[in-house]
Amino acid sequence: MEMLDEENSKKLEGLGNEHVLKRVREAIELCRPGRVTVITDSQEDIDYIRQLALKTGEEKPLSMEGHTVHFDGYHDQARDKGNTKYLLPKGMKISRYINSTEREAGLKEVLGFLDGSMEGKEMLVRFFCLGPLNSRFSLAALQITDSTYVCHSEDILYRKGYGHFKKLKNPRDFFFFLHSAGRLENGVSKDIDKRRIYIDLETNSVYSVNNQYAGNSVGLKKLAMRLAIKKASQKGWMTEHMFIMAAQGPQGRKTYFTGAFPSACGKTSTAMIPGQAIVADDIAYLRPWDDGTLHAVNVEQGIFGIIQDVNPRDDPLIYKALTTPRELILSNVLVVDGKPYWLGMGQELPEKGINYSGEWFKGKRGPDREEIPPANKNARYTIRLCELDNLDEKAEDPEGVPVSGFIFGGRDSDTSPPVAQSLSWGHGTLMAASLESETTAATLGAVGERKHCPMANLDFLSIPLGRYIRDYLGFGKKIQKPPLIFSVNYFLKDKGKFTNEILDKKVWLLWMEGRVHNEFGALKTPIGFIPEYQDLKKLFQEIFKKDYTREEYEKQFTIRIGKLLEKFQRIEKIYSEEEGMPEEFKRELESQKERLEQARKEYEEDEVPPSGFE
Ligand code: SPV
Ligand code: MN
Repeated sequence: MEMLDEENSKKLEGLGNEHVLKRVREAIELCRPGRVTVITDSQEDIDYIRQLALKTGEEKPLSMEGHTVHFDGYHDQARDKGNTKYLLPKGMKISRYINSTEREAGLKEVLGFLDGSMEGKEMLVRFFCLGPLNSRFSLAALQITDSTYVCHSEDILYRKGYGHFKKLKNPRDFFFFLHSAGRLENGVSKDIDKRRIYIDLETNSVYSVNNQYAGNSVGLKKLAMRLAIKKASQKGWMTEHMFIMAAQGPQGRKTYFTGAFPSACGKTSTAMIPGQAIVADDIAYLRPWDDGTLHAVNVEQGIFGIIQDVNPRDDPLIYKALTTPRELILSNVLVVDGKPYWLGMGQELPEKGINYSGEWFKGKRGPDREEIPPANKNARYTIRLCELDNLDEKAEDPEGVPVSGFIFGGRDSDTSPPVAQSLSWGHGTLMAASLESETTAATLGAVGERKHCPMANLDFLSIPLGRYIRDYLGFGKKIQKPPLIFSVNYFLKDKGKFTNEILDKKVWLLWMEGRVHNEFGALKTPIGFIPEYQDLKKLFQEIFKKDYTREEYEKQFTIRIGKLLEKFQRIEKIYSEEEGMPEEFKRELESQKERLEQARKEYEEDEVPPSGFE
């Protein structure tokens, strides 16, 4: 192993873990890098990565101190669902939604693409801890990559774990990620047709090659999440695509919520609502706790967030963080004279500059003949949470925070009201399992198509949907004080226009906070409890000094029975074709449809205003 010099060998051997050594050695033999660097938790090693990302050109400095920009290739701007697959024994399938390929052949294919992939490049070996350090939640993760951008991003997004690896109780118990950007051309992955992200559940390993977009390359994000979903299901806890936040009630009261939204549907901006505190913005581990509640921790310590529409009016906290000096990476934005620009930033964009297509000018068309926007719709920022003024004091607490409410939201223009509370845990599970959303630029493919997104987690499931839902139902019984379950919809339209302002989500949040403490009444409708007019009127007045009219309320909270029945017919069809669905779930779905049909009979209308339920 001559690429591994004495200093780096020592760092590896210092862990006293033969399984780690074996995996690193195998990776070196396979990828044949020019040199290998092992990164510990020392400041010196971390600084080295930061410098290396600039030296290799994967990141370029921007004018603002600490800010850099990275570009992914033209065809590598989002998660590649088609080429992300589980490696399974012959003849086995997880679920019809879950992409998989035969293990032996898949391994051969991906290892073939990794063979020699690091020739002339530097292999970086890094250790992380998923979840807070020294916690029941902590999971160890080993990342090997030849991308300095991946390595630097992970330094911002995850907790350093070299020290954690030294203390592993079971030396085999770590997730393993091997990534190579493959051959580069102008700094970006060239062989996009050979992009593969293959997940081996048998060995808790993921192999990713010929890509750079973080959703495909950064092992610790959605790839680790897939491994953790299976682990959680086996061990009786949960891995969810959820933010965690503290809503601020009256007299300094703090109420913790988690929220699951499909990508690009308002998840980060909910977690960042002004006046509240953030714990996590994307991924949570949750465990039934000894005090009878459910506790949650942030798997990460940073945000890989969508930058589009971050502007001083709609996202003041993030906007401020992104426009002041600190360590951060912007990706796939437009750059002119060292200044970044993005869509919806609240100012005119220049007509030329550098973007993910290289030299860009207004009207430029891509290889696909599509007009190239100044910045990608899925352009992102990577930042540490501790840089934010609104980070909750318990963000690093090894015990996590007790969760009082789950919030599920999607991009739904015509069916669900802005906020509703489920009738029970079982009904809430149905609510979450029936989430539908219009597709966005966060994944490759068409946008604006209505898709079924149970728990906003379908893209990442590594267990059958039926088992996942069975687990969910089980938590409602296992936890003494289960969280209340709510749904929100920020995207409801009336005659083509949004019925709400972007910041109205603060009202819905504080209504949910009040509901947790039995402070607001509610109207019982077939799809759950909805707010009463006078409570919202008061909240809009207090929060925005806004006169919320009854007309607005009626428009937003009319129960669209016809649309809802159509929705639940779609949902019923989907689940009738899914194997292993629990009986309890089928009953919830049946009762939901019956309540809607009953209401249609009673009111003889397709739409019933909230006053109908008083
Ligand atoms: C998402 O798409 O849900 C993200 C970004 O949070 S990615 O890293 O692509 O998963
Ligand atoms: Mn996400």
